[in-house]
Amino acid sequence: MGKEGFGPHGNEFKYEDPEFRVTDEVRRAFDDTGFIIVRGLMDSDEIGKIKKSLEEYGLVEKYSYGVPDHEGREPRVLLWSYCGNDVLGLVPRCEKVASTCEKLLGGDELYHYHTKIMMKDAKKGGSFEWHQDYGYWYKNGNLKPDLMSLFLAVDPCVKENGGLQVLVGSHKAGRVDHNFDGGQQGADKERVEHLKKVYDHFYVNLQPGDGLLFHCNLLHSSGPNDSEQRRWAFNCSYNKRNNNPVKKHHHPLYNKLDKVSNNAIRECENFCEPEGKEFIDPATDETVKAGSKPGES
Ligand SMILES: O=C(O)CCC(=O)C(=O)O
Repeated sequence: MGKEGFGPHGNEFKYEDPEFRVTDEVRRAFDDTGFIIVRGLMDSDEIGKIKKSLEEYGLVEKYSYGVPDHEGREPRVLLWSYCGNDVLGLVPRCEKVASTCEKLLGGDELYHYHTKIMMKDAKKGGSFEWHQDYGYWYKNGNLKPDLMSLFLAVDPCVKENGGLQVLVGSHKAGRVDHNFDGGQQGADKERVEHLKKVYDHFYVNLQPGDGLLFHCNLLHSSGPNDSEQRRWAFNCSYNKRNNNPVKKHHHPLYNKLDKVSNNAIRECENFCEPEGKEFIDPATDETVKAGSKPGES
């Protein structure tokens, strides 16, 4: 007997040390709903190390930028290609993330496409408009929607502080056209309104360490942060090796993902190694119109 998922859509599972097994039930839940939630994917030590890496070494101050929503409010993004050997680089490389995504997408080899830190400051962080990640990635020359992401809560990510919202099963609706809405690419609004009548609109509630693994055609968004609580999340994305983009752009073409064991983050004392990572200059990214740099807003 495989494990049954819990939660309102039967697609939530608990991480069981030392690994997460992608059973037929897990795979079916992902295929049906377009995402799964793994509670406790990272433990408090691992999340503590991710937080320390982001809070104490100046990456956010140096490289992040705002991405205005339709009202001009800004969530902030820190975005890089190539993993590196530090704590932040080991997250997309570790088996429980990389191999889980590989199995969810059917077993073909994946490579790391990019990692983003998604930040909403208390009281002022903006929204992310309804979109599919493939809405952007299609424009980057990825011929097939064979990509996916992990959204890992670093802080609590709940409705009050602008947590994630999804249309459950909407990955089956195919690619929707995306156009600029503020500084972000949003899915065609009329189409989204129709799709909201077909697919359940679900507010995801994640605690630090919980991960949502989702298909690149899943429609998702998140509201503004009017609360007193900061909302940071770690978001890494993968592409299939055999879906190598046909055009050179600001994210990498195929490069081998060097996987590490599930203990690697716990054992790692390298908190920040900017060398080797390529931090994206938003001026090279045609799919966003960046807003302010830290200290400017
Ligand atoms: O951070 C968020 O709320 C949204 C993240 C997102 O939409 C994305 O990474 O594609």
